[in-house]
Order: sequence, then C-alpha cells, then structure tokens
Amino acid sequence: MRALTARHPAPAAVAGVRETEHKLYLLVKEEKRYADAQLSCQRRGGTLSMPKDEAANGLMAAYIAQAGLARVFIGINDLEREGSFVYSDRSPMQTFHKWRSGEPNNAYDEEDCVEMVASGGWNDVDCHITMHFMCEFDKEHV
Ligand SMILES: [Ca+2]
Ligand SMILES: [Ca+2]
Repeated sequence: MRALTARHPAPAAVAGVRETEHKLYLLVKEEKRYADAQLSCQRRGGTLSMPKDEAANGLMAAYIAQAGLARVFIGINDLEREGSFVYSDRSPMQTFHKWRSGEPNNAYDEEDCVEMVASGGWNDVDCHITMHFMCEFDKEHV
C-alpha cells in the first residue's frame, strides 16, 4: 500500500506532488514537530526531504513558494552532535548547503532541526515548534 499512499495522498492534507526522474516530493500541510513530521513521512514510505544538490533545493523551494507557504521542516538535523548536521537518512552533509546568512546559529542552544524558507535558504530551528513539512520518496521504493 505504500505506493498508493504516496501517489494518492489524502487531498485535504497535501498540496500536490512534485517529481523528478528518481524522486517524489510531497508537501504535507499539517503542522507537526520535527520528530512527528519525520514519522509521518516514514509511515508514508519516505523521509523528510533532503536537499542534497542545487537542483533538489530549487525544486523544493519552488514547491514551497507555489504552495504559498513561508517555511517547512526538511530532513536535516544536528540532534546527535551539536554542529554536525546530517540528513534524515543519517548521511553526513557534504559540501552543498544553503544556510541563510548567519545560520546555523543554534539560537538559545536549542536549534537542532532545519527549516527551508520559500527562497530556498536554510535555518536551524527548535525541533519542538510545529510547521508544515516536506517528504520525499525514492521511486524505486514506492
Ligand atoms: Ca544545533
Ligand atoms: Ca537559526
């Protein structure tokens, strides 16, 4: 049922789907904390979206902007080791990044999760705030 869930998500909860040759992206318009957002993506058979290159980052940013949203959780965090950011598949961040000016700043020593704003920039934020989020799915797995 994973494929069905990913390709035919509940209309009220989502704002369409974007796809590339290898991936599907799904913006979920439910406000959740980071951990609950990741669980929600996993239950659908995916993970929080991981912008690993310019193309993926641009696609995600356009999707957020077109949905009229200001920010969403994406699949990057430094929960395990402060300042050591990893993607939600646990792979370490490589050279590509889109941190906004002055970020990541780990404000109040409490920012271990990451949001993407509609311009495509990244900011570390508190994991316990709630916001919309974006999942991604490998096509070979859906
Ligand atoms: Ca941090
Ligand atoms: Ca920050």
